Amino acid sequence: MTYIAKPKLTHPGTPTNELGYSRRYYEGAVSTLCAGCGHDSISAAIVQAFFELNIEPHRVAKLSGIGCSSKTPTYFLGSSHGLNSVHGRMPSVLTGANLANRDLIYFGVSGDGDSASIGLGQFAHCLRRGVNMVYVVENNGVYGLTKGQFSATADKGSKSKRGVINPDSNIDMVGLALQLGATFVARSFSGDKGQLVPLLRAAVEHDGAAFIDVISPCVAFNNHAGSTKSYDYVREHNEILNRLDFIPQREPITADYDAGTVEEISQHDGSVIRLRKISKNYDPHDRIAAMNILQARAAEGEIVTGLIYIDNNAEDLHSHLNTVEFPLNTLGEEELCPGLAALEAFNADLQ
Ligand SMILES: Cc1ncc(C[n+]2csc(CCOP(=O)(O)OP(=O)(O)O)c2C)c(N)n1
Ligand code: SF4
Ligand SMILES: [Mg+2]
Repeated sequence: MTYIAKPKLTHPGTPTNELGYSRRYYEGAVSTLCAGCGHDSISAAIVQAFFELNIEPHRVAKLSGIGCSSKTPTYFLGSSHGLNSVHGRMPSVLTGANLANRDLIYFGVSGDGDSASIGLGQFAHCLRRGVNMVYVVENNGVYGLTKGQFSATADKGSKSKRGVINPDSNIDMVGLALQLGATFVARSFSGDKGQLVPLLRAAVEHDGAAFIDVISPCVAFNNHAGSTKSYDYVREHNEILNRLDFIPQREPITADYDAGTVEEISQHDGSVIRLRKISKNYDPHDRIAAMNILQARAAEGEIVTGLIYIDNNAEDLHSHLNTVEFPLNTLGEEELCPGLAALEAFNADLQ
């Protein structure tokens, strides 16, 4: 058996969302990951985000690569479309699916090995093309599934469980996403659901490439002294740029925070992200400032979390390619076959 189904029974008093679904409806199978794995907390945050967004699970396509992280789509949104693809190849599978059917919400889940090592090229190209998706990297700094080798996000000088020091420079996926042109870039921590759930909600509603790097300690291979991805290390070095509330367009906007400490960001679809600023003067619309703060804080040994960058006027791959508005499988002969005259005119153009 590759997964264990959860019992379907729910208590009649369980809270439901606007669609009448309980949180359980957004869950998946019972997790087979190690107890305490950060990835399970991320799955719980994803369940909560989709429950709160009142999204029908069948409107979501969840795609992943290979790794403990890439196994997690089995543990959330059990009624969604899903494909566990090939190591490092989630982005191209997601891009193809998105081009074929733009009506679904694309949710990609990957690991730091999956995206920063074997899949680095794929990661780069789907972000720079602006594929409309949420791309979550569950970042533990190791290849958890294959027993804890350093991944490319492991910090230089950090120590493995066996005492080996990592001699290589690390890849900061947030820095890379900013450089590549992602229009929504955030980082969070699996142990901070209060920050992660609103970030996920905002990323789902963002029209373009939304990337979230979630530091997610591997309790089996990377949670010891000397690791920079352990629970203790992240809690001690987390520099929170902002906390945010996400308000879907369907809900009325109310102002219940002190002026001067809140900034509202309106997205294309009318939804609003409300930033409760903690760091003074941080502007999430400035890509260069975002790159600077990452580097400056990293030099101090700090990990920046929160909404790091957002472009309110993001465009996606479909607008770059000027594709048809409808899923390809809904097109009939009339749309697909323009007729002999159009073909002859086209050929004449090429002569
Ligand atoms: C083409 C290919 N190469 C190597 C592997 C072996 N492999 C499986 S998972 C994995 C690394 C997973 O690391 P990560 O993406 O960080 O996920 P984690 O398990 O840490 O969540 C590797 C190297 C594979 N499955 N396929
Ligand atoms: S090996 Fe690490 S990443 Fe994999 S399930 Fe266990 S704790 Fe999680
Ligand atoms: Mg990993």
